[in-house]
This record gives sequence, C-alpha cells and structure tokens, in this order.
Amino acid sequence: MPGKKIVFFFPAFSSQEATAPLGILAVSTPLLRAGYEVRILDSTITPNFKRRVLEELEDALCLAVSLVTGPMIRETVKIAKAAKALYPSKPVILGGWHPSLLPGQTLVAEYVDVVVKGQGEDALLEIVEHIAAGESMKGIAGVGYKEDGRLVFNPPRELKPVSELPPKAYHLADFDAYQRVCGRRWAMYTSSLACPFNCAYCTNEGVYGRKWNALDPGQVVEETTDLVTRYGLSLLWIVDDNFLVDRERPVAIAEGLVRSGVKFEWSIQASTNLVERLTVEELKLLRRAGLTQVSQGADSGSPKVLHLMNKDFQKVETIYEAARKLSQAGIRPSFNMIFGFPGESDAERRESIRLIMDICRRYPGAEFWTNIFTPYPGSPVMERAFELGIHVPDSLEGWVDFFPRYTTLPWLNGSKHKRVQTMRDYLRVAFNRIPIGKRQVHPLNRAIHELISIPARWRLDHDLYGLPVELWLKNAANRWFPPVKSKVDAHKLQAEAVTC
Ligand code: B12
Ligand code: SF4
Repeated sequence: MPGKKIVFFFPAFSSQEATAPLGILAVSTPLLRAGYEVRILDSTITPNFKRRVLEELEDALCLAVSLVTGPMIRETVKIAKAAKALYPSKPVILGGWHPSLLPGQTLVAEYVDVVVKGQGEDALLEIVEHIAAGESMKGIAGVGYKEDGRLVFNPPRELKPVSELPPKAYHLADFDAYQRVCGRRWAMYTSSLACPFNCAYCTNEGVYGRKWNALDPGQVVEETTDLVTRYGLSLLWIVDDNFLVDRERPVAIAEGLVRSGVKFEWSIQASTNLVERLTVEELKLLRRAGLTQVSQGADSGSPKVLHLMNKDFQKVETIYEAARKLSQAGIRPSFNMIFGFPGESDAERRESIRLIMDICRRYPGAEFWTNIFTPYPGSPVMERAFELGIHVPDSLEGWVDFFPRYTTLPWLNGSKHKRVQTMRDYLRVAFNRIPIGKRQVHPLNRAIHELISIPARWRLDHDLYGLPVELWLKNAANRWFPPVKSKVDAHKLQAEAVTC
C-alpha cells in the first residue's frame, strides 16, 4: 500500500553547471507542508539512478519529472518507461518547460499519465491529493491526463505572482554533491517572474506571460543572505528573465545587501536596454553588493536581424553602452548571440562577428556565448520557421536531440553549417569566458589555449576557417590533459520533515 511519498526525478541536462533543480524545490514545498514525503533523485549526482528511482518508487504514490526541451528527455523516457513497466498503476507526471509548451504531444506518450502546464506548486499538490484519494484529475486547472484512453485537458491555471508563491525547499538539496560535480557551491534564486518584451525566439510568454512581477527588495535581501549563509554558498544565479525591469529595485536590493554585510557573488539576466538605463555609479553600487556578471541577449550585431527578432528595444549601440558601463563598474558583461536566425545572411553574420571582436577588444573581460538558432515551440518565430521548412519532432522522444549544439536548419545545413560551427569553435578560443563550473584545467592545456587564441582572432578578423589546425591542437590538448572528474554520490536519502 503506497504511503505519502512522492519521488522526483531530475534528468541530466548535459552541462557541468550542476546545482539543485529549482523547479522541483519549488513544487516540493506545498507537498511537504501537506505532510507528504519527498525524494529527489538527480541523475547528475546519483550513480545507478534508474535502480535508485525504482527502489524509491516501491512505496511511493507517483513519479514526477521536471524537464526542458532537449537532451533531458532521453533520461525522462528511460525512467518513465522503467517505472511504468514495474509499477503500471503508479502515475508518471511530467512538468516544466517542455510539457508546458507541448502538453498534447507529451501526454500522448504511453508512459506519461499526467502533464502540468505552467506553474506547478498548487497543481502538483492537487494532483497528489487526487491520487492519494483514488480520484481522477478532473477539474484540476492546468493539468492534462488520460481517461479511458482519451487525453483530457482541464482549463488553464491562472499565473500566481512570485510574491504569492511559497519559499523553495532548498533544504532538500545536496549542495555537497553538486559542489563536487561543478567545482562551485552555488544555487539559483528567483526574485521576479516574466518579461515585458517578446523576442521572437523566446518561449517565456507562453509559460509566464508578460506581466512582470517581483519580490520587494527587503524580501530579496533577507532570503538571499539567509540562503548563502545557511548553505555556505559562494554564488547565487538569479534566474529572473529580466532582473532590471523596475529601475529602483536593483538599487534598493544592492543597498540592502551592502548594509547586511553578507558577502557573496551573484549574477543576473537582463536586457541591454535596461542595463544601459542605469548609471555607472549605480552599477558600481551593485558591484559592491556582490554582482559580478550580467548575462544579456545581444543576439546579433545586425540592426536588420535585431528587428526581425522583435528586438527594436535594443540598438547595436545599446550593446556597446551596456558593455562600457558594466566594464567601468567592474561587472563582467556576458552576452548571448544567435547565428542562423531566419533572414540572417553571411553579411549580417559578419556584422555579429565584428561586434563580438570589437567589444572583446575594447572591453577585456566581456564574454560572448554563441548558439545556432533553435526554434522552440511556443516562440513567436515558430510559424515563420515552419514556412521556411523547419521540421520538428512529432513525438516526445523525437525531441531528445533538439538542442543548439546539434541544430542544423534548412537554410543553414551542410558545408554552411559546418563553417558556422568552426567559426563558433574559433570564437570559443579567441577570448576567455568564465563558466560557473570550475574544473581544474592542466597548466599546459591552458598554455595551448592561450597560444591558439592569437591565430583564432586573426582568422575571425579575416573570415578564414579552412584547415583548422589550431582546433585540432585544442582537441588533442583536451585529450592529453583532460579535466579531473570527481566521483559523486548524493546523500543517503531520508524522510523529509516539514520545515518550510
Ligand atoms: C537555470 C536554467 C538553466 C540551467 C539549468 C541549471 C539547473 N541546475 O537546473 C542551465 C544553464 C543548465 C540551462 C541550460 C539550458 N537551457 Co535553460 N534555463 C534556465 C532558467 C534561466 C531558469 C530555470 C529555473 O529553474 N527556473 C525557476 C523555476 C522555479 O521555474 P520553472 O523551471 O519554470 O518551474 C516551474 C514550472 O515550470 C513548473 N515545473 C517545473 N518542473 C516541474 C516538475 C513537475 C513534476 C511539475 C508538476 C511542475 C514543474 O513548476 C515550477 C514552479 O512553478 C530558464 C528560464 C526561466 N526563467 O525559467 C531557462 C530555460 C528553461 N532554458 C532554456 C533553454 C533553451 C536552455 C538550453 C537549451 C540553452 C542552451 N543554449 O544550451 C540549455 C538546455 C539544457 C539541456 N541540456 O537540456 C529555455 C527552455 C525552452 C524549452 N522549450 O524548454 C528556458 C525557458 C529559457 C528561455 N526562455 O528560452 N538552463
Ligand atoms: S528580453 Fe530575454 S526574457 Fe525578455 S523576451 Fe527577450 S529573450 Fe525573452
């Protein structure tokens, strides 16, 4: 007879930026408060995770998985299939970005029983209570389920503002294990929801709408200082879509953090136009409060492509201004770029490369992370991408390889695609970038990277990528001096007390 236990599975996301899955910590709190036990198995820190999930499921009510589109689906499918094979009557519930954006296609999979669209705090508690009472999912807002072999979708659930959401159950996280994988002890934190803009490639509107809402500065200061002190963290990544929407709030947060005397690094995501709105003095205050990096979607160096991306709020000069002001304040400007957006030709791509080269030279320390355009369902550009011949998978499993790293587009395939990938490889070595994860790099490996950065810059300046000997050398160096990987095993799981 199953007790009051819920098993969560968090599949690996092909990145070394390991830390506790915030979505699962968010939906756990209402369950704990209602007296349920929670087990979280994150495959990144759990050896033999399949066996461990199945063992834990034996006396549990259900299995719940959190996933985004892409490689996380591989382990989701593996675990869900194994769970259904062993315990056919225990529901498998999927939540997070992928099920939220493609609920129908996700629910069709035979090993999925329930999907949750959007915020999961209230929805999951209601689902679990219905399961415990042996009732159907009828009437639970934001939920899709199966009944007599049919797919049923209840009406959507209204979004709750962040100020009405319960605190995340950080105490469930095994920060020791994450630190061993990542090399850094850090966590994610949310201080606001949604973004007022609507960039053509972005899926945010489909899940969080555009009504930006935020916690007040006092609460942010209290929660963040408590979090870092309690768990000994050195870094918080504030994962808000656009931290700087309210001009006064970040300044008040910074003042509060400085007053608190608690020292830690933090980083934010924000659009360049809102960074530019702040003065260098205000940014210096944020730096004193611990802000070390601002991650921004620069996306293109071409005004034409920026317009196609629905980013008229950002001019190319805005990107320069954001880089200048942040650099003067001692904060690392970090930019994302997208290559291959519909409408981008070689000429516009060159504008992007020139922008990257120019900013990195003028503002040493600035960094660029590049992607090949990946059209996510639910983003405004999707219709246009379909017209241009994009094919998207027609089953949950088909999305496993849908990932920027592998993307080829009908208008950017074959040798064109190869060229852009080589160019991206040269960009990776041309200038330094600082990931969250801190792996020990062998000094000789580092020296080789330094050496090849010089010809890499020359190649990027001259748009010449044939016979990429430097990249062969780089790959050989990575093979000769690989980074040391630590062996990790999550804490032995225990029943969780109600503490939040
Ligand atoms: C942190 C983050 C990452 C981190 C993850 C670190 C970690 N340890 O988890 C890293 C850096 C690895 C990452 C990588 C990528 N990411 Co990311 N990431 C985010 C970010 C900024 C925050 C996610 C988060 O934790 N939010 C806070 C929690 C509380 O909110 P939430 O996840 O929405 O959870 C709520 C609901 O979704 C739901 N829910 C979530 N899980 C579950 C589970 C159950 C059972 C239920 C019922 C409900 C539920 O309830 C929660 C509470 O309301 C989001 C953007 C955003 N603002 O959310 C992008 C985002 C999720 N990422 C995205 C993308 C595209 C990527 C990358 C492809 C980027 C890239 N170019 O490589 C990779 C893919 C990773 C992979 N290999 O699969 C997209 C996802 C689009 C999609 N269709 O899935 C987002 C939405 C950004 C965007 N706007 O485009 N990412
Ligand atoms: S500014 Fe960022 S979060 Fe806002 S719509 Fe554009 S990409 Fe999405």
